[in-house]
Amino acid sequence: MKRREFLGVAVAGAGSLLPGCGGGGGPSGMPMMGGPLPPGGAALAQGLPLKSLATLANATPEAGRFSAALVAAPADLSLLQGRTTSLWLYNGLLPGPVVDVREGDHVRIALENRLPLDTTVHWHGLPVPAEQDGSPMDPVRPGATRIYEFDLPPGTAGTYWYHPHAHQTTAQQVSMGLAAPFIVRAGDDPLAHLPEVTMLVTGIRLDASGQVSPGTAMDFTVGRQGEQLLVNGGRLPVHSVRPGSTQRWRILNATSARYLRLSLDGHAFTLVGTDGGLLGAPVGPLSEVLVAPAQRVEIVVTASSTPGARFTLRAQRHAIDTMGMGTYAAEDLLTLATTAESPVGPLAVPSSLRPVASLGPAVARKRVTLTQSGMGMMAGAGSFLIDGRPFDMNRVDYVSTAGDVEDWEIANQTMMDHPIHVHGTQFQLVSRGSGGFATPAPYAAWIDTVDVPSGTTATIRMRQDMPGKRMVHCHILEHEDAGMMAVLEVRPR
Ligand SMILES: [Cu+2]
Repeated sequence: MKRREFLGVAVAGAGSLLPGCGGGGGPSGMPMMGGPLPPGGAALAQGLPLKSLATLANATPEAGRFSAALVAAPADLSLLQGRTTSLWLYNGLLPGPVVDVREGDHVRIALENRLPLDTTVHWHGLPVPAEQDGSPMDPVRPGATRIYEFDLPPGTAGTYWYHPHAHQTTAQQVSMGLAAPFIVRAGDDPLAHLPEVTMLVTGIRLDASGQVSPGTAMDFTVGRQGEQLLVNGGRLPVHSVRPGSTQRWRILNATSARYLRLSLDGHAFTLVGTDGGLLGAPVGPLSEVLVAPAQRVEIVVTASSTPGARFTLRAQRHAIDTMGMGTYAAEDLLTLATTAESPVGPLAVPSSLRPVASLGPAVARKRVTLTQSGMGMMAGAGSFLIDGRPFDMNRVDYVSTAGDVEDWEIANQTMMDHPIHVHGTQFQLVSRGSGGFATPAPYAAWIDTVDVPSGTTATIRMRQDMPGKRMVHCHILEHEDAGMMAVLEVRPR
């Protein structure tokens, strides 16, 4: 473990898991991407109140069922003064509507594709059957309507999201605005007493005419660069709370490639959940948490008891490659503002949350090697591969048996970090290693995307319960589109 922390978490104070925490940058003097303004210099309006996300309405009154319609379609929004920006949106909303459902629900969502190209909806992180997973093997053609239908088993409560996963156009479709949260609630949520806020972080890059700029060769090398970060569709929104109040924040990283190393000025916070829901016990206090592309965290924040104060939620400077080409400058995300009211007392977080079950011993082992072709970082689009091969949906790269517990060693031999996502199940980090040393994960957590820093190996333990073909891929969307993806076939026992 050299320069990254377990599960993206640095513990404040004694016993830090992150040696060298607070640096995290590339070589000094290298130009940094991710500046605050698009090439045209046009800034988005900022400092408006944090938007509450619209919820996708349930069309059925039947208990235990959720039925709704999504339309993916072009839409024009006024993001810059005096100009409209053409986007692709779910139900006309930036970001799309929140699917807010309960464990045990049967979900039925009809997607109508009014886009000019194939799309799908991938229910990121949810254990849905392979044929409902919205993989690139199952495109929804322009003009077509596709019904996705699945059950949400007990134990799935957590913060997920949905987004397109069409062959070679996922990055484009997400950059145009297609992404939204999917929240599954438990009947016995130990944090139900906390007010909660969902914060979906996306990125947008507009050209001089106010349009979303297409991906560049640089984007396809190190991931989309130079986006302005939005929270719930707004630039630097202000989230106002009564002084001293305690809240549960669900934070989702729906950017193409932007690692979010989050800190909140003047505050420590408590990590209570990861991709697949609550931890066994709270972790903290933390001064920062790393949320890789596609990952989610749930944190509990107790705001300062000072009335009328302002604090910045910031994505700290973060380098994702060894040559400084994918280095993200520190960027402010949101302002936490305390009101002029008198302070309230904090709310307690229980010392145990939800057991994270052990998967038991692995009966099989796989090794996945992240490779690159070409010369260094100059190799360009498609240079990052899995096991040296570009994605081919007609090829099976790995075979597993449903119900088997497996350890997967994911070894990153490339010059940059990759967040690796496996469809179909949640898994657990076992250990991280580099240079022959492995360090066990400090606590159990359900995740569906594991960050694998350059030169390191992450070992994950996983059980796939449903047969079918599943995607294994980098969630830097440009890498995924350019071929850094493999097919896992899960065979019935
Ligand atoms: Cu990648």
